[in-house]
Amino acid sequence: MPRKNAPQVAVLMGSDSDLPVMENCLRTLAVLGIPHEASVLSAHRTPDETAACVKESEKAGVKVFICAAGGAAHLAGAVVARTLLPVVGVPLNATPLGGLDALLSTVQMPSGVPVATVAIGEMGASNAAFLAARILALGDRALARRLESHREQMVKGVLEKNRKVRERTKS
Ligand code: RP5
Repeated sequence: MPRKNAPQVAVLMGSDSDLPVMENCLRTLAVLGIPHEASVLSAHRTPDETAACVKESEKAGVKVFICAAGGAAHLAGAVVARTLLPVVGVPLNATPLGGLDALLSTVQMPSGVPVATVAIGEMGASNAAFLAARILALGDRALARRLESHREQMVKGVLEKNRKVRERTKS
């Protein structure tokens, strides 16, 4: 039985060198009020511990996994192979190939084992949190309202920028 305030999202990253970018994900989850936990685990360096984490997270009540990795990015695939919960993959720029290698190895999953792959780097890290939030909001009306209010703020922000730019460029 999941405890109160149990994590709803498990964020896994392949290395602590991924943390500065993944802070964007953790911050977004925190802003949206989504209980989460973050772990450094690698598909290649700690395969057994990664598999154990998936099972423990499921038992703890986690509903969505977010997996971030750079070089030879197989973490999301290794996780989705062991769970039926939704898995979001964040490709990171950690090699001389600029993250394109991580994008391709995260997104090109074989049929039957889907990874919802977001953009490379910071934008993807925060969008992974927003995507997890939308999934959780299907069964959480309070979270759906927080997402709605975030969207309203975003609209206001863009319209304010529009107003300023139009003002500044008026001839
Ligand atoms: C990947 O290799 C990690 O996710 C990281 O992006 C990259 C480099 O890891 P470190 O050598 O910095 O630990 O597995």
